[in-house]
Amino acid sequence: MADRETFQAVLPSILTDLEQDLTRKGMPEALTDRFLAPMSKGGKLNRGLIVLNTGHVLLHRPLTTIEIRHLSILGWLTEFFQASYLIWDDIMDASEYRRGQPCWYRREGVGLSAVNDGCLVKSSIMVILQQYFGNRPEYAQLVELFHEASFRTELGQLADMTTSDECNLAEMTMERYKFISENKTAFYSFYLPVALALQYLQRTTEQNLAIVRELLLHMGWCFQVQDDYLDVFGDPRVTGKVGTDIRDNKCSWIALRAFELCSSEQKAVLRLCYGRPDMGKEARAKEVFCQVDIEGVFRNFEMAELDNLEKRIEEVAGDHEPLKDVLWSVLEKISRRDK
Ligand code: GPP
Ligand code: MG
Ligand code: MG
Ligand code: MG
Repeated sequence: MADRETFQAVLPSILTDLEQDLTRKGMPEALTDRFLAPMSKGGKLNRGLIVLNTGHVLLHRPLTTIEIRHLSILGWLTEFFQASYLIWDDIMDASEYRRGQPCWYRREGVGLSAVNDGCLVKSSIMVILQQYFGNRPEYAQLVELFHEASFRTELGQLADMTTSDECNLAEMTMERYKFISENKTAFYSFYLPVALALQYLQRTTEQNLAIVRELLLHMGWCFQVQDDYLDVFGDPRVTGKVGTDIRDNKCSWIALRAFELCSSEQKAVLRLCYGRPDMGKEARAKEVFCQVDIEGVFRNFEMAELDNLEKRIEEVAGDHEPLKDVLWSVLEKISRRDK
């Protein structure tokens, strides 16, 4: 069976376990479906698959059935982590669509209860982790990784929100951008899934972790640059979401680069139109991005960064064959993505 199918086949049993736990706690049956609904909403499953794939690539033997199951569970916990933060992020960004459907907080009968739904999805991670890994030697490290990822993601979100609230485009810097993207995205999307697999398979050394952390944070930063590009130029039928970065005054890579390339007249248009709620101004800001050929600038950047990452993987992990293979397979996932 392909990794994706193996991985997907594990979700129903996790949900059943959660359901049984709720029954034991006396949860009225009518509430159970409501509890489970935000946990089964699909998506690319990239992060979850990275955990299982890292296991396959790392060991020089086939994984045992129990290893496959455990790595898949850790993958699903990574997906739950992402699902909870996306529920909150969509409220904070005033987004309308996610994964081709109205965002969770905009669904009928949900509204602000979405805040609590996000908390429940997030708390379920620890319930499941305890159930399957509570007696294992690496349990404390797994818990610590989720805590660290939470803190980093929330720090990144703080920087993201505060920068858009307090700065205009001329005041935003690439240094700030790096801090935002490494924390709000890279840590949980790239470092967390690989580090979970390394911990579970007891393949961590300080050096291993330092190598993967450096490269995966870099990959996550590139991934966020792609996300920023897709926010403005992606096809909503493919990405499943409608961009809000221009209206939200986000410290986005394409906005920062476009502003650097603008003439003073174009800068004046962006000052007037970037970060305003109306769609006409959003369209005018996008027009300026096109005038400075930001699409071409982005494509060149993407190509150069992917090259650069390939070289860095050889330099840093060249003597650590299994780690190198893990990094290569993660890199493949972000190469020229369109969603
Ligand atoms: C996504 O950035 C950021 C997160 C998922 C972290 C959210 C953190 C919280 C503490 C709520 P984004 O807004 O660019 O993503 P998207 O484009 O998918 O909305
Ligand atoms: Mg968002
Ligand atoms: Mg956001
Ligand atoms: Mg985005």
